[in-house]
Amino acid sequence: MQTFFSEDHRYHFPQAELSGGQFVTPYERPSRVEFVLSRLKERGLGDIVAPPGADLKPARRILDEGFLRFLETAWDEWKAAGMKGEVIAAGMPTRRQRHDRIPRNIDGKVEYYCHASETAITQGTWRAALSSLASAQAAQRAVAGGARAAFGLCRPPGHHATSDQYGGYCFLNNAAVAAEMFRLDGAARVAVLDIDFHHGNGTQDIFWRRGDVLFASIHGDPLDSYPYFAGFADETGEGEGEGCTLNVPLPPGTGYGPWSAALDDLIARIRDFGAEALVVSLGVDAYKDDPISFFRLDSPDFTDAGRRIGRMGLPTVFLMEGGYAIEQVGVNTVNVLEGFLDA
Ligand code: Q9C
Ligand code: ZN
Repeated sequence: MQTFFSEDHRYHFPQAELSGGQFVTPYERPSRVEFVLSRLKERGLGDIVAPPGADLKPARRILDEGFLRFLETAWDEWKAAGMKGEVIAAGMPTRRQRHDRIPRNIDGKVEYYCHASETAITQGTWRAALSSLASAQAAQRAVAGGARAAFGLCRPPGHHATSDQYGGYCFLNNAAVAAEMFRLDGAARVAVLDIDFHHGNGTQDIFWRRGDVLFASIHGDPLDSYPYFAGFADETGEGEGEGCTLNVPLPPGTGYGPWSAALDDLIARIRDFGAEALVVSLGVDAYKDDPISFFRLDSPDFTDAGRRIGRMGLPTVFLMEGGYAIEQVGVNTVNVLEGFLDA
């Protein structure tokens, strides 16, 4: 299986994440992917290829133009306004407030386009986010071109980013763009299977009213975990999309037994849906020692999960999302890919 990866991810490395009332070094840091790269090489999984530049044309079909322009210019505007630190939203539009007016002031624009203030924008964030999207797109093209599967080693991750808000370490929703590209390439129905510990609220939001893209996610119960305000089992989509969103929230301490039962259930639903292509939001933060999560998967469980996904027999794009027990991120991620290949 080929991996697509861009060194430009390094341009995104904020100094600060707001966590527990302190500014800490972000959990989502460049070294995460180093562990994945070295494990890929150690296991000889396949070529590691630098992608061509991102193509924003398919992205523009599902992402807001003003949001894209904001991400591109936020840092420069912030600096031009005399701000001294990294771009951090102090507030955001909330209940019974206006969402139909976009502030002129950069301080207000940041609040408008952000949904979680732990995530900072810095000088190279846009460039890195584009490179992450580029890896996802190259992986999608490889699979659309006939490869059984490909891996986009994306950083920063994407599944929390909506069409017009960033947060949860995510800026551009790579999985959503890849799914949309499969549609453009002629797949009648596409599924996104999100196994990151956190609910993929951004992906869900983007396809909420769509009957052609199934979104299926297993994640920490939002009553107990970020993103808190999405991911409940009764969220099933609306309009044409009714029944095309599937959420399985699970409680703190969940181990591989109930987790894999949920996976099997979602796999059966994806089959019933008639998906012709699959995008996997591959976070490995369901791992037992993840510092910000509460499931108890062990490393061999990831291999088994990959095998179950592989047995679906679908053309599959894996895209890196979360995973913060950094020294195990490589083993756990590659275990999924190896399990898949072994199926
Ligand atoms: N004190 C992904 O896994 N909350 N994003 C962090 C830490 C945000 C996770 C709380 C977690 C976002 C892609
Ligand atoms: Zn996550």
